[in-house]
Amino acid sequence: MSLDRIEPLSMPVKISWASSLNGLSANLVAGFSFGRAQPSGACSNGLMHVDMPVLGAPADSGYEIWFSSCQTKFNQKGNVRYVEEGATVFGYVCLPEAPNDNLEDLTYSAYLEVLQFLRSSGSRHVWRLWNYFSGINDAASGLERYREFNVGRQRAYDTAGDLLDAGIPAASAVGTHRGGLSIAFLAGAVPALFVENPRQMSAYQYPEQYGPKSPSFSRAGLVHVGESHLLLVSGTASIIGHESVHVSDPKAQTLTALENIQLVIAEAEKLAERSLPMQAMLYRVYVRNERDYDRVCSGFAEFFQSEPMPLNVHYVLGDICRSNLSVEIEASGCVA
Ligand code: 3EB
Repeated sequence: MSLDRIEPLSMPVKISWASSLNGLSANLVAGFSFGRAQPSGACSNGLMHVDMPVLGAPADSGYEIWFSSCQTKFNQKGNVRYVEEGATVFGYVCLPEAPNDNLEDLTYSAYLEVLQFLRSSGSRHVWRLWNYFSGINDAASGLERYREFNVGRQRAYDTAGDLLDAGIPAASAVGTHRGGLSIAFLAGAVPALFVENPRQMSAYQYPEQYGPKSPSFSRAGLVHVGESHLLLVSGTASIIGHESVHVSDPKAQTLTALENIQLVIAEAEKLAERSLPMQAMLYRVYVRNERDYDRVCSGFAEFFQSEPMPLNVHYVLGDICRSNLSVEIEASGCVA
């Protein structure tokens, strides 16, 4: 292929789950490794490690791998490790948190570094972010740590109007049991279209009972390149309006979260003017308590009415950012 034939992004991107890293190719667009132990070399090959055990798997580890048909390059600038491919960039920042650190300030500086990195790259439009830190529901300093995080993220976004003029990126924010602050991002030269859920209040409009600054994220981002659509559905929970529902029923929470994803996808389909089948997505499910794993799985089986599941689903142990919720689901897929 000659250089002038290279598309701004090489879509479609294939998103899949793997239990081992054998045969990892040079075409990695984005990647996450999950498990208690960080695999050797993971940080230097474009995979962000997330300190969350995998549930329902023989080993407690696993990999979410995003591939394209083009070669990619891994690089590092300051604290940002990144993989570039055409005009797409996936990157991550993993910062240790010392006992005297303040999570709001740590979040603010991590976001500033990411935004500054994007400003100087050709891929300045942020599509989606993933946020992980420990003790997400702890409130030792008075304010719950998730709420501190929201204040820091909002302070950084207030400085970055030029990068967010297409809208607020899609996101997930989930708690680990240990480790520092890890933030991954996916950005590109073209802006995403952002989608809300008609049954949920936009998170950036949540009332003050959820913290001094609202969570800044859109329900989904939709990227259109050539014939392909990349859909990036944010972490989605059992929330209707702005209220948590089915708080003590993990199976019902799973069903409500999947209905929410279905509604967000229906909005994205209107924008894309095509079908974006739920079956074409990969689902990453965060489960707060290991004992709820079976009930969450049965929520999936009931929603998709099938056995065995025709779906790409994986489950990890993570704390949901509202203490009354037990499950959060994100979905990603590229439809050619
Ligand atoms: C919610 O709908 C559930 O703060 O970035 C989901 C996805 C949630 C992203 C974030 C929070 C975030 O409010 C929690």
